Amino acid sequence: MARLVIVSNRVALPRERGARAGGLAVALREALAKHGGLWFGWSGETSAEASDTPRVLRTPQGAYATLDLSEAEHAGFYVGFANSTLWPLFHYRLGLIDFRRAAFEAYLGVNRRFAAALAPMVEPDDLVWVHDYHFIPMATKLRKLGLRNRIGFFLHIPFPAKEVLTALPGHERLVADLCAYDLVGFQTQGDVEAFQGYIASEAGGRVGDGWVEAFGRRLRVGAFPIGIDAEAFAEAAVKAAASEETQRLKDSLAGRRLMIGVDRLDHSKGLPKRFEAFQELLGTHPEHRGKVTFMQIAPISRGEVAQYRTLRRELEGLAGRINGKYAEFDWAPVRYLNRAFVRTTLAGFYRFACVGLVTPLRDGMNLVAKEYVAAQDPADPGVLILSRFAGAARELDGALIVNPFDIDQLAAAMHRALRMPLDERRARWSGMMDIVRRHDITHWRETFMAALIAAPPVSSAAAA
Ligand code: ADQ
Repeated sequence: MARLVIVSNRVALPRERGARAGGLAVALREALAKHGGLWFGWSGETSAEASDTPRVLRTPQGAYATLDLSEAEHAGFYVGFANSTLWPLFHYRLGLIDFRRAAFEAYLGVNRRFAAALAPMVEPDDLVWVHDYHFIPMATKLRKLGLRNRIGFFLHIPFPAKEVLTALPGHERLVADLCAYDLVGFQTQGDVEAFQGYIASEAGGRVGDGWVEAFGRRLRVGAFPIGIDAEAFAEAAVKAAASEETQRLKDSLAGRRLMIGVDRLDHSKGLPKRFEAFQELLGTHPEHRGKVTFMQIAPISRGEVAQYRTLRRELEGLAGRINGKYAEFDWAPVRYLNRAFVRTTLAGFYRFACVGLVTPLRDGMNLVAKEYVAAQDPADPGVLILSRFAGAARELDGALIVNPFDIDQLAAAMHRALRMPLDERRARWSGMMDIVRRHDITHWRETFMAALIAAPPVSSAAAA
């Protein structure tokens, strides 16, 4: 069996065990253990003069190789191009883009430098699986170094419509880089169609069912909706329901009901609109005052990017205003926490919450939606309110699907969720749980790997 080489911005080293490691990390580690091979990426560290020789940690389940970024690379590649240009662009937030040519150059430079460090570690039959927007040019750079391996790419975030993508100077180059892979996987069929739309109308290429031809290459494309380890998460939720933290949360609410949101503090997640909708609910439906608490858990993320600091101030203002307006001496409507929790603790909180709020303005998939579903008590499940702009909405049609830009509709959905009868909650939940179980993280990994193995080898790639 071919070895697997995983490339991603952050590498989940084996010391990040159990509850701390996310489902994705666990799934990819399992793939490494099964196939043997290597996980390669950024160490998460910056140093003044970053070395070109990776630090390698060998374990019986595979090796982990990481490089530091120099401070200039961190500013240009990571903060600049990846997170201030590609991230807002791919999430349809043109107004938040901060494009600078120097940052684009740094992005290409890091891809070149990382490819050069990786290439000598790759064996001829290895399958290479590159993850996400940080490393779109990786296949081009590896091929320039002579690699003829099968190389696949999975985009965790949405692929934007061509009208949005073409706002990026150098968009052709990025799409040509995607075409250097043998398989490009997206979260949803909508993303596949957006990519094919660009290929057909901007790149002069050809598209068909599951393939595109452009820039002199033919490659496979497909939707591989990512999932969670549903069984393990459901079990963790049962256990956590009896944990000390969940008990303390329950006690602190003194019989009140809980609506929960759990997101990285990111402008794609629709947090200000969610806060405003909760304010609207309390204004238009006074019967919920004093009866329901909204808890938003939002650990700070990418604090070095200016737009994230602005968002943080906005949310602090909103939480303060709502509490100032509606709080009673024994009830605060909003609990706003800028911290992370271990996943098992979150599982208990999700199970206890009667409404899960997942209302991003745009999201590749959104795993919190799937975690909330998996954590529910089948006898008395909560209600998921889900944005139509999350990839998860394509699968979880038992949720109350909302347009997160419509604050009145969002408030109305909260009201409906809080009053939904048990029969309807059960019917909606069981359909969603079936899908979360069937399309779990193992299914995602195995379907992608199978498609990559089945992709025609480089030597037979037809020219367009
Ligand atoms: P993210 O934008 O990070 O991921 P998401 O899919 O929701 O979004 O995953 C977040 C993960 O972090 C979840 O597993 C969640 O439990 C965890 N998490 C969030 N807040 C936390 C907290 N306070 N404490 C502990 N854990 C927390 C990107 C894309 C998504 C896509 C994923 C996977 O933006 O659209 O679903 O990758 O492909």
